[in-house]
Amino acid sequence: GYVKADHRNGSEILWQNLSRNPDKTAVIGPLGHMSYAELIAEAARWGNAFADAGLARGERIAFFLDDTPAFAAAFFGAVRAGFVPVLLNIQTRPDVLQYFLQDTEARYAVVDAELSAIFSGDTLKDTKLESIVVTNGDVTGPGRIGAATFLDGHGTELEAADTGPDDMAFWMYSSGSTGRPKGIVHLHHDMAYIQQSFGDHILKLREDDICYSVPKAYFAYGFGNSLVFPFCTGATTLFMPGQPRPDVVLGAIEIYRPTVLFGLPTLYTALARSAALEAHDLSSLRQSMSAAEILSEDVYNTWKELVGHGPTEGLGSTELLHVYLSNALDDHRIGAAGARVPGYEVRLETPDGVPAEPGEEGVMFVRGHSSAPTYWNRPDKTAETMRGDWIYTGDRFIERDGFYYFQGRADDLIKVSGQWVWPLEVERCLNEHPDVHECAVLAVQLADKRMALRAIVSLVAGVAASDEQTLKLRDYVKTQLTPFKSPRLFEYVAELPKTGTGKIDRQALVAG
Ligand code: 3SK
Repeated sequence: GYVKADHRNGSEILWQNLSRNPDKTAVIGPLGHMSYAELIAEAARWGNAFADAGLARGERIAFFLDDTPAFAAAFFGAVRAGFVPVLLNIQTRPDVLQYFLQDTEARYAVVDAELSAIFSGDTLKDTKLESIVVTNGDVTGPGRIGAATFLDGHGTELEAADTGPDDMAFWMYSSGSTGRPKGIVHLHHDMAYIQQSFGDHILKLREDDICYSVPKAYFAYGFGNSLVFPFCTGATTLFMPGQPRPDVVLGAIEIYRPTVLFGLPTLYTALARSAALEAHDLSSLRQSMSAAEILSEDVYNTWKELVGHGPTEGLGSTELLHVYLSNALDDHRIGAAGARVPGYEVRLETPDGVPAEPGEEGVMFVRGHSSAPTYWNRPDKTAETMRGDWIYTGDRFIERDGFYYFQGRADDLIKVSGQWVWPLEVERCLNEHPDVHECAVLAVQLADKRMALRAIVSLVAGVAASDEQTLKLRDYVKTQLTPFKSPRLFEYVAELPKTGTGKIDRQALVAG
């Protein structure tokens, strides 16, 4: 087996740089540059401030932050002091944020000024939230305290709390399907372990690397890319807050000259098609990573022509914290999620619960020492996914020559733009629109291999199909759910096909 990292406090991956290379630049970006010594001093102030505020060991702190140096400092300070940051998606809807605050029982939140309006009114009802520490901007509103005031007078040194490798260190939430999102609990040794596995064997960063993860650090993928691998290596990380539009990403590459780029297939597709592409210098890049979904051969080749290397594809999960299947820069199979990353064991099981034969499709189970032991307060969901020390991924694969080829989900969930969507949830949402008589929402694979949602809609009498109608329904899903859940394709039919029992005949829709 593989050896567990023995970090008794996860903040060691940052603090080790204090003796190793204090003057090296740790973070860069539009909000400023910091050396390792500066970042560690700032992190210590955050840890001391939380401790002096009277938080108890293991208490959760809600993080609602874009990618900025404050994210890194507050995160590692809290972890070092024995508190538990909960990294929340900053696109969360108010009702879901309320649920997160209730589930975590957080009394403190750290929030970017620009994102802080949502922390008010009904969202805070029936939660334990007492203080909102506002970073990166001005403080307005009740219950808020500016980060400068919160940190004022707190020391720039901090001994690690007496935590152990198996103690809870931080959480993230699953993007969820129909049910409530699940709090995924990670431990103090997990960060060092993803370095020992994916970091050391696939990514192989160098000290002079500058990492740019377009996926944000509140996603597990971005978290590893921006906070774990660079700090474990003593490299530099670029924090770019704001919407990662293609022109912004291309501009950032030209200005900050990252050497390693991390994205999803949607990013590489958008960059490859961007009109701004020609005008930008991408020559700093020596490696590009892609994860979460399969990249089309076209985009792989276009990127390779542009920068001299194709994106290295991998696949991971928030439960495992990072990538457990990956191609490598010098060993890549187009269309494969990758081979097993050293440090993880994988196995495929048929629906009968027996090991898949070579070449036979099966659902993947993974194990390795970065896996979350539990979902917070969800014994039912924990039992479904955490099977002993194996994680049930729900992804179906076929293995050829040690490489795994994705065949779809064991259940209905599909991944759109790197995030999970349950088509039935979208279907239910559309069905609530007054113009919709009935509908079905299905997953489709686009020509470039990405997955998307296709809605087949029958409208109520008197409402005509039109482009305006499509826009209206698309906007409705965006506001009721979240933008990435809005179907890309709409088709209108007079009536949906039915099975003998009167159910919508999905097989017929898929076939037709
Ligand atoms: O492949 C993914 O979706 C993923 C999820 C979490 C962490 C890392 C990755 C690549």
